[in-house]
Parts: sequence; C-alpha cells; structure tokens
Amino acid sequence: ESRYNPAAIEEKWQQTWAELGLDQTQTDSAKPKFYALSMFPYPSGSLHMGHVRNYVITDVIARLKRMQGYRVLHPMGWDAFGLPAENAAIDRGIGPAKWTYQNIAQMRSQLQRLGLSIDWNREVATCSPDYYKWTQWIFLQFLKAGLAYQKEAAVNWDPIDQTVLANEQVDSEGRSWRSGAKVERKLLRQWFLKITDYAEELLSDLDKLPGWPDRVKLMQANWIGKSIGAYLEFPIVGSDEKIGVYTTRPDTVYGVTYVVLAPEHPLTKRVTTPDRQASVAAFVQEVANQSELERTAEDKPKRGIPTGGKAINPFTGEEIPIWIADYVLYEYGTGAVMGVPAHDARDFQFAQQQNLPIKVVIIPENGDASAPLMAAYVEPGIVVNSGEFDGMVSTDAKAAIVQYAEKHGYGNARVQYRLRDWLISRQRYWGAPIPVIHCPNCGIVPVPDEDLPVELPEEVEFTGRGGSPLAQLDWVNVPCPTCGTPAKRETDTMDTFIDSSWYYLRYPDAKNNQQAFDPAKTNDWMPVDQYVGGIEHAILHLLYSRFFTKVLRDRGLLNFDEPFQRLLTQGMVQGITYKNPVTGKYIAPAQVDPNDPKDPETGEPLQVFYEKMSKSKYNGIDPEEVLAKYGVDTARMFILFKAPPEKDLEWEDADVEGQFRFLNRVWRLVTDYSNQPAVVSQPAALTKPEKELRRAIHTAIKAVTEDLEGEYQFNTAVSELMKLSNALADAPCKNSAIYAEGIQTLLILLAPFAPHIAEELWHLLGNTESIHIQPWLKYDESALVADEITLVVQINGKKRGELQVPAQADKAELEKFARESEAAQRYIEGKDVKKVIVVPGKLVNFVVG
Ligand code: ANZ
Ligand code: ZN
Repeated sequence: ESRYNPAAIEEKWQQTWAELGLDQTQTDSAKPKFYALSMFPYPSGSLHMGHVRNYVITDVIARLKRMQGYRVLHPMGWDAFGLPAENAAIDRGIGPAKWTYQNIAQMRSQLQRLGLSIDWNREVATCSPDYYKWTQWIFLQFLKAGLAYQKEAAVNWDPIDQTVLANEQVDSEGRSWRSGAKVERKLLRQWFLKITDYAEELLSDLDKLPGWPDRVKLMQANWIGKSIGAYLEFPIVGSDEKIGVYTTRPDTVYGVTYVVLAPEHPLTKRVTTPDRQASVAAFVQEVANQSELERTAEDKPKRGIPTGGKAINPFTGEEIPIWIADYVLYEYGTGAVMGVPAHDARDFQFAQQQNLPIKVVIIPENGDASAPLMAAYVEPGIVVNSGEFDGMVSTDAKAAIVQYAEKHGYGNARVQYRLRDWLISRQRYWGAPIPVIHCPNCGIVPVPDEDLPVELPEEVEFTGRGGSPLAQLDWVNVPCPTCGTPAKRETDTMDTFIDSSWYYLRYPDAKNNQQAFDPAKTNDWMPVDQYVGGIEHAILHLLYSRFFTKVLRDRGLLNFDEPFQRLLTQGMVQGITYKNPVTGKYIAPAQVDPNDPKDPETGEPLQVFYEKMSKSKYNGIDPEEVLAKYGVDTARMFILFKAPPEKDLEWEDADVEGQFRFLNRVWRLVTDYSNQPAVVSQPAALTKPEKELRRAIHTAIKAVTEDLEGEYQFNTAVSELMKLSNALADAPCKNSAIYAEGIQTLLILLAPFAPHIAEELWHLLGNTESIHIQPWLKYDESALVADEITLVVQINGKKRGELQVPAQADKAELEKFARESEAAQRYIEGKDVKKVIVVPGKLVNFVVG
C-alpha cells in the first residue's frame, strides 16, 4: 500500500460517517445511556487550541462509550449572545446577528474537520429565537416562583457616552474603553435572581459530587461562603432604633470600642449629629464612586469618619461612638459591624489610624492582659475583661455569649452566606430580552407564554452611546397584556450566563417547539455523565447551572438534583514564549533562534518559558496549520499523549512529529501485514513467541480500558498503544492467528484516539463495517499471566547471571534452578555456601565464603 497520507483519508471518512449517521444519538432504550458534554464555545470566529483540546477529550470518551455499548448523547452548540457581537456592530457596522452566524458557520466547519463524533442534529445557538423563547419562558418560571425581582443596584456609568458599561469595558484605572471617561457608579433598578434561597443546598449538595475535582468544589464552597456567627443589636443613644451587626466572634463582644456602619446604611443619616451632616455627606458621596474591590483591598488604608452619634454595648452598658467606614460593605451581613480592634486585623488598623481605644478581651494561655498589642490577636484563647465569661476558653464563650444574648433579647445565632443574589440585567442589545411589561396600572406584567419569544428588533443603530439600543426604539411601546393601557417593555436583556445555565437540558430535545424540553426526554438523558471544560468556569457557570437545575426540579420539571455527575477541567494549552525582560516585550518565535534566543532589535537575551497561548504573546499555534501539515489524527494523538487532561500542556513541535511517526509506524505495520499471505490456521498449542504476543495484546486491552475508564489517563493509554505496536513489530510470528488478533486489537484500541487512520486500516483488512461500531474488547485474564519469569542469580549480592524459569516454581525449585545455572556453578565451585536467600519471582542470592 501507499504511504500514510492523512489528507487522502480524513475527509473521506468524515463524509462516510455523516452519510451512515454514525454520530447520531441512538435512542435504543435497551442500552444504558451516556451523556458526554463539552462546554459550548462562544462563537468568536475561530477555533483555538484550547477548544481543540476540550472537544477531543470529550470525543474520545464519547467514542469509547459507544463502542462499549452505550447509547451516547454528544452534542454541540453556541453560547452566542454577548458583548463582542455588539462591539463588532459599533466598530465595524456589521449587525450582531450577521456577525454571530458568520462566526458560527466558520467554527462549525473547523470543528467538523476535527472528526468529532457530534450529533449536529441537536445543535443549539442561544441567540436564535427558538432557543431564547425558552430562556424567556424559564425566566418567567423564576418570576412566578418569586425567584426574580427588581431592586436598585450600582452599575458602571460612562458619563460621556451616557451608557452602562460591563466590567470588561472598564480598564484597571477605572476608565471607559471607548470614551476614556472616568467611570462612575450609578444606581439603577435591576433584575436579580434569588440564588441565595438555594445557598445551603448548593453548598451541601457538593457532597453528592464525588466525580468533581476537589479544587472546584472548594472554589464553589468558598464562593458561597457560609459563616456561622451571631446577630447582635446595639441600641442608639437618644433613639428607639438599634444597630444590628453580624459577627463571627460574639466571644469578643466585651472588647467592642466602636460601631461602624456602611456609608450607604439607612441609619447613617439618622445617627449623624447636625454638626457632622456636611462632612458625613461628603464622605458618603466619595465612597459611592469606589468599586467594591477598591473598598476592600487589604493593603490600602481604611477610611472612615465619626458620625457624632453614640450606641450602647448592651453587654457592658458602655457608650461607644458610631462611625462610618469604607471597609464595611452594605451588601454583606447587616451592613454594620461591631469594632473589636484588639482581635480583628482590619479593626486594629482602623483604630490605630483613628486613635480609637483598643480593649483586650482574649489572651493566649498564660498571656498577659495588660501587655500592649502590636497587632490584633486573632487566635482563640482565654476570655478576660468580660464579666461573668472571664476565664472561659474563647471557643466555648461563643456559644455561651450567644445564649446570653438570646436570653436578654440582645440578639441570636445566625448563619450568613457570602453569596449574593445574581444580578442578571444588562443594558445591552445582544441578549435575551427580559419578557416583562411595565404597566402604569398593573405594575410588572409577565409577557403571556403565547407571546413568547419577545424577539429582538432588527432595525437598530449601534453607536455605543446613549444607553441600550432597545430603549431608543418604538419597540418598547406595547399595550398592557392585562388591561390594555399603553405600557412599556422591559429593555434590559439577560446576562448570557442565563443562556448557558440550561442549554444542557435542551440537547436531549433540541427541536421541541412546544416546550423548553420534554421532561421525559431530559430526565432520561440527564444528568450529564461527563462534563468537560475549562477551569475558568469552575465557579459561576457551574454554580448557576446547579441553581437552575434545582429551581426547575422544584417547579416539577426535572427529577434530579445535580446536572453534572462528573466534571473534568482540562488544563491550558501553552506555547513557547519569548520575552525581553528589560523592555517587557514579547517576541514572535519566528524571529528568534531557539538555540540562542535574543531580541532581534536590541540583541538582549530573552526569557524563554511556556505560557497559555494568546495573540498578545505571539505564542499561539493555529489549529488549521497543524491539521494541514499532519492531519487531525496526529493532532489528536499529540494532545492526548502530551499531558494528562487536567494538566497544562506544553505545545512541542517535536512531540507532534513524534506522534506523526507513530501513526506512520502503525500504517506500515498494518499495510505490511495485509500484503502477507493469508494466516495459517491456529495450531493446537501456542508457541512461546505467540504466548508472549498474546500476553502483550491482552495487557494492552486491560491497560487502555482502565486508563480510559478511571481518571481518563489518555497519555498512558497512548503509551500502551505504542508498546503494543512495538510488540507486534518485534514479534517473530507474523503469520500466526495471534498476530492477526494483535493487529485488529491495535486498531480497535486506537479508534477512539485516531478515528480516521483506524477506520482506513480497518477497511484495508477487508472489513466492511465501520470500526467505530465494533464492540470494545475484553481482555482474557489468563493471557495476562506469564509462563516464565526472569530469575537473577547473585553471588554475595552481586548479579552474576540470569535465566528463564517457570513462573509457578516454588522457593526450593528456584534455588535448584539457580544452583544448576552456569553462573552459579562458576562462582560457587569449591567454595562454601553459607546461606541462600530466595526472593520468589525475582532472584536467588548465594552467600559464599
Ligand atoms: C466582630 C469581630 C471581632 C469580627 C473579631 C471578626 C473578628 P465572615 O467570616 O466573612 O462572615 N463583617 C460583618 N459584616 C461586615 C460587612 N458588611 N462589611 C465588612 N465586614 C463585615 O466575616 C464576618 C466578620 O466580618 C464579622 O465578625 C465582622 O467582624 C465583619 F475579633 O465582628 B467581626
Ligand atoms: Zn395593565
């Protein structure tokens, strides 16, 4: 046969597979189901190596499971709403829909080149009206369940363009990407989803996910941020009102020397004394323009101002000053804290700056309560200066003090979550319109189901100025669906994270135009058995998807608690990167001599390292180029072989080359074999080389299967394939039936990894059915056992020879074999054997004197 020429076979097989419908989802309900899902891409316009890695990993799993007899759902779609399309419209005058669908077409054809066994009949695009109709319907489910509501929230406001900006449109100095204006914070009425109602379940159900990386579960748990503490009330002097604080350290309540309100706290105005009104108002205004990040940065001084008001510590009866400060956030806890400078680092810093008293109430065991503090003492210890609690261990004092508070009406135990409700409003065009109507009589009226979708109007001008394009159209004017009065549509669109929170529920029933999905179908396929995607989605996308699942379950639409049974977060694809350490500039590899990397302009030596591929660092590799040069099977093999899937992968041309050579070896092995005369019939007993080859074959089946099933160790699985191909190349019994079994095994095991070459060679052997519908192989346990082992002969601990002996030989027999060996005879001759040490399966050592 001819040489291995990927270009000649890859397209051919992709077409054949499509014609045969091999990639279509089987619905034979007698088979167990397997749902293999990749995180769907944003259609930016071109595929990058990170995509390729992601989809190849999922594809190997999908192909394996199909061969193992599962009905497999392996779909693909597009996370197609979002800002870049709108920016393209603003910058280049091309409509967002047109831009998006062009990109989708481009990327779909790139994906199809990868030989992925995707069922394209179930493709979804979140920007298409027959998808976002159901996104809107789901939003209304949330609204009906009382899980969607409006409230005022701060947004980034560009005062020149008069528009709201997304965080990505604000640079690190707080300026607008377009106008360069200093961005302000402005309060607007915004839509929220009440994810906080599910905080506890989202946290505790992490225990139901043993198939997720611990790291991801920890990130989710931290994001939810459960904290157990107390709510305590401090009466305001000269008023009936009280300041409620949330604290995790009720054991320090005798050490409170002041109370701090967030500047936005509604009590701020009322506690401020007349002489301080002006300065307090100025400070509030100043803080209002800071982002949360600026406010809470640990390295920056805390800023605050006294209100002149006073409160009473109910435990001590002491009067303490009320302050406002930027480090107290309005959205967390009660928006007010009790200041305990002796035991909280932030309070300590603040008290030192502001000359507030510091009162020690916890000391280390055998510590000195009167020694001045150099820093906050934050550890547990012994309680002092705390009335009847003196002498208690502080961790016990927590409960005792909360109990005391409850008894005296000062407060109670409280659990607090860091998680906030999800702000989903975007003042943007390219998103799913929030399907409600604002009526002067009826208030908020949901768009009736039969009027969905609320479609995006197409005649729109994109300027980037003057707020959302939707707000400027006659489209907003509609009669109220309830009373008919002229009313206005909501002009906010939904955060694109909403679109991606339910797409995996749509694939099982992607064409349904009566429902978001038929619960019977979706419950049948769900949960996803294996989800594969980037670690950048470890928190938000996964948390929101889990939230949606639980809400739709509670609406009676789903019958499971968690959407993704197993999660694989694949590592980055990194390229070799050259950087001039003096100028900080990145240099393209093409301009650098890899043996002597210097800046072509200045001659300075360059730093060389691997980093995530990106345009700005000139370290990217275009998938198209690799495919053109080596074909997709080589690219797949390299990606799978180079690193375990969850680890970063360093792109190395030499290793790509190495995989190309390996596939060439396989090609030669099989073509040579197919040119041989027909196989002789199986003899009654296997010869020794046949037995050895058979052992190599079954060892490979076992190892590859286990590598694929457990932790998806594709890299070691590929090594096993290489070992088997070497064993075949070295086998002397090329016309034996065992050799034929070996060749077939190699191809079947290779099929999920390098589907095209495996198919081509499979047909070359005379098969007429696709290799991809062959059953996966089972290994024969008995073939794994070696008949013979290599026994080492040592004299005084030194290796003097080795010999082949039967594997089942016992200790006495091993000693006998060793003693009779030529090596032993030579060294023992005429000497006194003092001791014989036998290590079964390994060696015999003669100690001679
Ligand atoms: C007094 C105290 C004494 C505190 C002490 C800590 C140590 P986590 O664990 O994150 O829930 N806090 C409460 N609400 C706040 C807000 N809105 N903005 C800023 N800080 C706030 O942290 C809870 C602790 O963070 C609370 O316990 C409170 O300070 C502070 F030795 O109360 B603590
Ligand atoms: Zn009305």
